[in-house]
Amino acid sequence: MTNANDQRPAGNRLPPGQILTRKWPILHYGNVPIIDPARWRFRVFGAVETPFELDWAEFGALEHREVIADIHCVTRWSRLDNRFRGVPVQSILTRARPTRAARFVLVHGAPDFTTNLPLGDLDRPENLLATHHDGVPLTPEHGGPVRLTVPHLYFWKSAKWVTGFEVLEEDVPGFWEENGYHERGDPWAEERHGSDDYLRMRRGPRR
Ligand SMILES: Nc1nc2c(c(=O)[nH]1)N[C@H]1C(S)=C(S)[C@@H](COP(=O)(O)O)O[C@H]1N2
Ligand SMILES: [Mo]
Repeated sequence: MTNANDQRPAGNRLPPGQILTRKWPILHYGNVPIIDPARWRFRVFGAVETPFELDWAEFGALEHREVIADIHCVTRWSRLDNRFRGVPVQSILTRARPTRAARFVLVHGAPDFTTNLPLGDLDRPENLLATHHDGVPLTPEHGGPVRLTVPHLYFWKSAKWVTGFEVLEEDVPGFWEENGYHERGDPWAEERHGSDDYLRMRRGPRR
């Protein structure tokens, strides 16, 4: 089991401007999709040497791991010591083999969600395609059957009902990023809102 908190500055687990909560709030845009595992697919495509798609049985057969991590939401709540279980993102990326020009990833989630992040922020050992939280399967409200967890960034990057990674050479803003959130979202640097350059990019052509 990996404890992602080992890398934290000693004695301070709470990023600036955050408040601790023991409950786990539910936050997303739109309705909760109910996903039938028989129809569930996860797709890796774009700037990769080996694009592929997994169905539920193939995903379940991959090695799963547990990671203890803190959650920091941009709406200012933090929840410490969450025990997530799932498939390490790195095993997915290793199989897909991003091209040498690959630098960003647009993460896709149901029903119509996207979030962008640098490839280096996705390609970290503590990131999971998570199926369980504190020993219990993720509820639909929290993104079940499978959500992304990227605990070192604000939690809007952790797409619920995740359906795929689109690996990219150029950055493309996702849903919340289009709506004013930061392109990276480091809670320790309070990267809540997009920079001016990023605001300009968001106004550029959409895809
Ligand atoms: N598919 C999808 N994933 C999403 C969102 C969303 O609107 N749709 N919202 C994000 C936001 S803003 C947050 S804070 C977290 C909240 O996760 P939780 O409800 O499990 O706490 O999910 C993220 N993942
Ligand atoms: Mo959020």
